[in-house]
Amino acid sequence: MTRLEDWGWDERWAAEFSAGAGRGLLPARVVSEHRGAYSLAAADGELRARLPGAMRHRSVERASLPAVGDWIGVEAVPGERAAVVRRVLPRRTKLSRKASGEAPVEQIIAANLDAVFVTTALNQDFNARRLERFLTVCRESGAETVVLLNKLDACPDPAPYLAEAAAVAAGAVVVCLSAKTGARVEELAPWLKAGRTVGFVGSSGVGKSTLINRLLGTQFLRTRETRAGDEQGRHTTTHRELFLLPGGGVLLDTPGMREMQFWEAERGLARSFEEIDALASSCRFKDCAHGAEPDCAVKAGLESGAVTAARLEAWRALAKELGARRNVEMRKNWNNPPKGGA
Ligand SMILES: Nc1nc2c(ncn2[C@@H]2O[C@H](COP(=O)(O)OP(=O)(O)OP(=O)(O)O)[C@@H](O)[C@H]2O)c(=O)[nH]1
Ligand SMILES: [Mg+2]
Ligand SMILES: [Zn+2]
Repeated sequence: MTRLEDWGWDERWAAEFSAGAGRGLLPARVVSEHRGAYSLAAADGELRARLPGAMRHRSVERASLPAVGDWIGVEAVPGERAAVVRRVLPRRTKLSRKASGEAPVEQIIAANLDAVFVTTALNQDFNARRLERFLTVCRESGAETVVLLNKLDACPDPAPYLAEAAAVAAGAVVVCLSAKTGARVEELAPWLKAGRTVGFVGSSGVGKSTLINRLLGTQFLRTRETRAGDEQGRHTTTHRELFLLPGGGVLLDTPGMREMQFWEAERGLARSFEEIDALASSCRFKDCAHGAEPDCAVKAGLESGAVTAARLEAWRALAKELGARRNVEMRKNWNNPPKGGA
């Protein structure tokens, strides 16, 4: 029998839970979600849960609904291993992206992660620009961000990949390992601790589920051969789910993500481009885009070598994208002013 503490419950959660309204509610954590049906970890084992009608209403913001990793308060259905969701506890961290499609909708990938392993492979999957983008989004979540370079066993020379990863990691730890052979997997130990939750994100086929299987010590999760030739995965994992590590700790498996569009990313962008951020305060203009502006400290950094052209170009593209997203959001609020406002 597992305990709530195994899933990360602690005194802070308990205080938060008892401070909120709702007598007779049970605390539980969202382990997985499938089309509005939730699987939960509760004090006496697994529970199934559903949303009450009011929460399923179209006008309810998607981000306010329970996401995988959330701690929630539920009302048990007497005589069944089932419950109804009544409240979502405030999230400590929140990994979000913009849902695909035109509309500005926040999609929560996971809540309450302590760390995120941004996973890529030491082969043609590796892409410094995509890694930068993933790191930016993961840093915005508030969780610690770590870079995993997998498939070390199949890579004759990891040095160039390591150098490229280090250039975009901006202080994040980079770990080279092999899920297949288990080489250097022990280097993940600092993040795999009782009560701590770590999420794996990355493209399809990089070996997230293989690595989780290795850490769990089972072949529990389905993994699949990458297509010969292009090394692209086939989206073997189809939903997000939490798993308990036998030695303590909680792991989140996610389906491979092709897109990682920004929701909010201001903090993440500053952290992921810390060398640019550090110089930006010395630019003449506070909102300097480090383009055509005069007295730009970042462009001066290009001369001195403090900033590389590739990094500045990447920063400009991401900052522009973030700005465009914010404009869409502003227009939406302009057309539909929040209710109850003046
Ligand atoms: N050589 C080698 N192959 C690996 C390693 N890790 C995973 N693989 C292989 O890569 C393929 C994809 O692995 P998965 O674990 O399914 O990848 P995933 O990231 O979970 O993919 P999605 O679920 O689609 O997101 C499988 O054929 C694995 O056997 C590794 O360390 N070395
Ligand atoms: Mg998988
Ligand atoms: Zn500037």
